[in-house]
Amino acid sequence: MAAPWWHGKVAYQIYPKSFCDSNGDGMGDLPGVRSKLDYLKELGVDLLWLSPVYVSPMVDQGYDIADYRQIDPRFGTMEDMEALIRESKKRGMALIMDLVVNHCSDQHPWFQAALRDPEGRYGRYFYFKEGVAGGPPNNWRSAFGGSCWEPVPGRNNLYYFHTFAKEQPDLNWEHPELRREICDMVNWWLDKGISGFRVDAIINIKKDLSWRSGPPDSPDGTCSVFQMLPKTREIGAFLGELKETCLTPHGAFTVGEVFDITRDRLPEFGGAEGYFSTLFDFEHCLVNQTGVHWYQHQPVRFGPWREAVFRAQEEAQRGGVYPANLIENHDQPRGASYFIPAEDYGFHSVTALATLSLLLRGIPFLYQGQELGMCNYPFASPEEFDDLSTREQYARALAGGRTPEQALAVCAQYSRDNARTPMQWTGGAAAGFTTGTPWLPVNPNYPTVNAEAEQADPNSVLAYYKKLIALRKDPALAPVLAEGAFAPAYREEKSVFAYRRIAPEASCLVLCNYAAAPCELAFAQPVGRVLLNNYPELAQEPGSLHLKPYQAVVLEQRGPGVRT
Ligand code: TEU
Repeated sequence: MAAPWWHGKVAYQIYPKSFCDSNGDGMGDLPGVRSKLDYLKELGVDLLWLSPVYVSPMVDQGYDIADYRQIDPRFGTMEDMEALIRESKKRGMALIMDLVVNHCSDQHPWFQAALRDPEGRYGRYFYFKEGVAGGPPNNWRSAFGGSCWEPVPGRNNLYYFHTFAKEQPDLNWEHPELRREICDMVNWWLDKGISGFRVDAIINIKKDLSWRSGPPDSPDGTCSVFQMLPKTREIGAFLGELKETCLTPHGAFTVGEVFDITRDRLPEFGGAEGYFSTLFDFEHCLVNQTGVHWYQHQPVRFGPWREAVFRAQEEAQRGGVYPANLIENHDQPRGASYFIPAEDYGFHSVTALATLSLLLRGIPFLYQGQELGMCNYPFASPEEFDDLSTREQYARALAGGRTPEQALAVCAQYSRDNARTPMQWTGGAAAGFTTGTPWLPVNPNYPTVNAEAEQADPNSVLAYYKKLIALRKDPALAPVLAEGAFAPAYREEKSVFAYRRIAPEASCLVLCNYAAAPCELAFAQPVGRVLLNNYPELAQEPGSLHLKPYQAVVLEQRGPGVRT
């Protein structure tokens, strides 16, 4: 069977509010995105994921939707959206939108009608429940802190349910009429010519309808709302319906944001017959999570991180899933800060990280600015945080006994705002992102880390990304780099991140010395063709390779079954 069209592609996430501002209001917009399509084409990306641009009060930056069929005026008009679809297509790029249907905004007309009459038609689109013993119906804690239950104004002892912020009431997928509305809306967008969706928080659409309290995991007696997920296996009926009535008839490409499924369910969600074309692999983004709150987390350690990547790759391969790989997105700190110790940040470490991430088995998803080496913002005060979850985590850290300085340090490390500072286009005012005042401050490293300077420098991170992407997409290497099997290599080495991509006729060894110290590596075979190297040379002697700090190389070996 021929491989799906998207296996040989490279995807790129655009966070519109922070990408490019065309009208000087300090916020990015659709005409801004359109003006950068040639930049993206030149970079080599084929598939664009646009974070939400629908009408929204922006409590959660557009992930709280008040009208699924209109563009928020901050981002432009429907004509701007149609032009973007057209112009992307013209350049051979597919465009996917964000499908946020676990919840909507509390300003959505459905919810406003439901609040007026919780027992009426629109009341059934949401979850309303009576409180218990003068409090909420259970002890579930929402993803952004506080109870999952919010009292209904003007009603005694009646609550509505929200997995995320209280301004994001959950939609009731048990109700057929709601599901029909969602399907109609999905078809409406696909008919407009978009190529598919990134599907937000989709694992959360099925609830544990017993609504029973769970064992507390926090000193305040609450338990994470996500503890119910293992009890919600019947989600397949909803997702199967969505697939059959909308996605398959349109040949849509979908990438699911699916946290917390057990590995045995990978094929069901992302296999050849799965609900989605592919699934994001987040395993390695979670390796720092040693507690339930940010202040309990630990910095990433190399060994567990590498193991998490290897394990996820092997499990996806076994399950017939072609995963979507990333090092960062709009919910994560910058990969260059998360996976690289601050003192090691630089061209070699950033390009080593890029190499080992983009050549994994699966479709790479870059996040805007990653290709420039953008890193975390140096937050100096809690007032600088905009993100609601960061502000909540700051409060939790204080409540957990951390000093204000410690709480700030923790939040600066993990804040989602790190990824949301404006894209750095030039060394000019506001990094060329806007002619006005940017809605979030620009990272002070913009005079050197910016697209214009890097385009002019053949040794920049951006120049390296272009080479790497071209290699990943080289049709001659597709049997190896797109379709080849994955196998870990040099697992016993303490600071080497290496793996092989193996096809019947050839294989590639992706080899990174992921450390600030050089390393000598036993290497019995001829080195083969060096396809990529983030240093000018590769030092070798008979039987060994000498790798420089954060040196990354890609070696091609021809002939069946090549191994070291
Ligand atoms: O994220 C869903 C989600 O589960 C994340 O908040 C996750 O818990 C976190 O990233 C772990 O690090 C999606 C969107 O990506 C996010 O921006 C929204 O805030 C959220 O849904 C609610 O819509």
